[in-house]
Amino acid sequence: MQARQRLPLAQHLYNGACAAARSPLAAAAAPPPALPGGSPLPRRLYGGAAMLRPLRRLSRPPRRAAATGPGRRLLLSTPIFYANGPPHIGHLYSALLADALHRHRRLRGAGPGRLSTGTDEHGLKIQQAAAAAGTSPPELCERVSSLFHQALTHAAVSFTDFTRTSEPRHQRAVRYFWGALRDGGALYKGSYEGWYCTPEECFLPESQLTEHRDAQGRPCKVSLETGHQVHWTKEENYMFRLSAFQDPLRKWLRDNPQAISPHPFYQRVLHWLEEDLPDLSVSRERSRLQWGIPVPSDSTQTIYVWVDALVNYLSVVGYPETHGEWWPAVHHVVGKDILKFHAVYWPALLMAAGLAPPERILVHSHWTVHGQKMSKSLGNVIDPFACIGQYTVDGFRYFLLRQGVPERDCDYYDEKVVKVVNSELADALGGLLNRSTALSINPSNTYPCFSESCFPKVLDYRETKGMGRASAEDYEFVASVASLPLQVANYFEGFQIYKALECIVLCVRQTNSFFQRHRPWKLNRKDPAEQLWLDTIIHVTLECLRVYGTLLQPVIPHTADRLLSRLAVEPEERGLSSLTFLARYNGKSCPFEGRQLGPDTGILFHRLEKSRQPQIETKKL
Ligand code: ME8
Repeated sequence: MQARQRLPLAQHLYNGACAAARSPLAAAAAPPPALPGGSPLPRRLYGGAAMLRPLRRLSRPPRRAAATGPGRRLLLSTPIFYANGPPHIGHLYSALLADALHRHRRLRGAGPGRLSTGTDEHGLKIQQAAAAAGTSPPELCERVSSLFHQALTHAAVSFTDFTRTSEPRHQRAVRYFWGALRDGGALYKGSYEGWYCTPEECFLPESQLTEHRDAQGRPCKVSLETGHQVHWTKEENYMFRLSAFQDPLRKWLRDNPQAISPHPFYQRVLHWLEEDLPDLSVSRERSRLQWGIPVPSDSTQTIYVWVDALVNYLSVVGYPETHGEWWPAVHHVVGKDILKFHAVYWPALLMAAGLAPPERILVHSHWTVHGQKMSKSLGNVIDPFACIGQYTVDGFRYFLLRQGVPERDCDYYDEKVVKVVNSELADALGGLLNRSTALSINPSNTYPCFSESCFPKVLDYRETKGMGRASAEDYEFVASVASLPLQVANYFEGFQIYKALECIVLCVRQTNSFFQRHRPWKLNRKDPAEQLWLDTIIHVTLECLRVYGTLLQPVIPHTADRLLSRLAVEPEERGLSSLTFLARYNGKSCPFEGRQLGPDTGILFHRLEKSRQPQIETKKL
């Protein structure tokens, strides 16, 4: 009865896509139907609306809608990483994508933002890893969590929050969330059996398994996707009525085509939602899993590690008290391996707890090594500390963000890092700064003046003959730089940071061609006409460099800072909303004209050398 009385509240609180849909839990409140016997899917053998006594509620403040408009808040998140082994470059890639988006947003002067990350510390996987390492779970988590903290800090990931699921504030939020699920009628107790995959911390249906042999040559079953062994598990669990959310989830996605990007992943989720969506086991027997949060009012059960972990996105914004200031203005950056947890289970859990699904889920593919996904068991894990040591923070950040394509897997090898970074950062960008600021060419070390007579404003750049000294090609090139900031902003918005970088590099190369084409070193300073043209060439080049430096800040913050400092661009002049380009060409004044350049601090980016050692993981736990 209690569940039914609370249904309207649960539905009312979910203020989004499913508001008009039939109440998912009303339909589900009856005992769930048994699946056909012999079904290869994990089965519920019996079930019932065995609701528990309600938790004593913490006082719930009125929900506040997240702000909208230009000053709106946004929480960006990375997954919280398992504390069973040291970080690798796949983890770093997720964090860098989120960091670049966070930094880009800050530079745009968007409203308050947070970037959350952290470590996922409970579950069988951690319990077993600690036993294997001859230590206790808390000790292992302490060590591994601090490695993740260090790696992200070292890579200049500007996170504002680092959540550890072992923290009391998080555990309290999880208990409260559990209470909301239970009170909303979303849980029942049932006997459950199926193939459990500990490394993935989930049950897998028969269709996702294949036959294999274990280390002793005995036949066993493994996950088709990851190759990890699964074990038959049968126990009494709490079940979440996921099946009741199939229609609300479909509606949410149909109404929000931007909710999951890139689009192929959106389609993948829609496809999953066409298939059977069985209820989800959301607890484990405590006798098997001690390392986790006990189910409130039932100390024989431990809350499923994925429910525990997903709630980190709420606990970080102060659930259950202050989350309304942020929720649901949340963008989750996740790898494709955990898409189902974020795009199916999480929104359904949120709806069941009376909350809206996250605004966006930004999904990326995997880094592979020789075509195989990095994994500790394969011993092909690439160490971020070693990579940063070898290629520098900015060099490695640039490489991962430039070469990583969210839509498809990308193979890592050291030669590629050296090639990309040397050609694009050291040679193209660094070379351009070096050439255009060399004392031989710019002896006054100033941001020189632009001459309208040399580069007059034209309506059609194909008709420039006899007008000034700039060619049609020059007009075309400055037009592409002028459109770059908007292009870059659109690519960031579309979660295609690699494309933003591709466009920037293209413009850098065009600028080098512009410089080369006009051979400024051949111009005679003593001739006033030549001097005007020389200054204009340098002015245009420095304007381009200023735009590139500004746009590159979210990706290579240290190098961009050096570049902008060399061009004497003040900190308050580095924002994206006020970014101008070639104001003088448009008849406006340019605040940089005539300004003394900043000190020359040497080569902008030193060429990298190929490492003698591959950057395979060396950190020992
Ligand atoms: O799944 N390439 O943690 P996890 C790119 N604790 N990214 C990769 C990658 C690769 N080869 N390998 C891992 C968990 N990642 C859960 C998450 S969130 C509530 C709980 C990145 O340590 C990618 O983001 O296995 C992937 O989704 C995540 O690390 C998995 O990290």
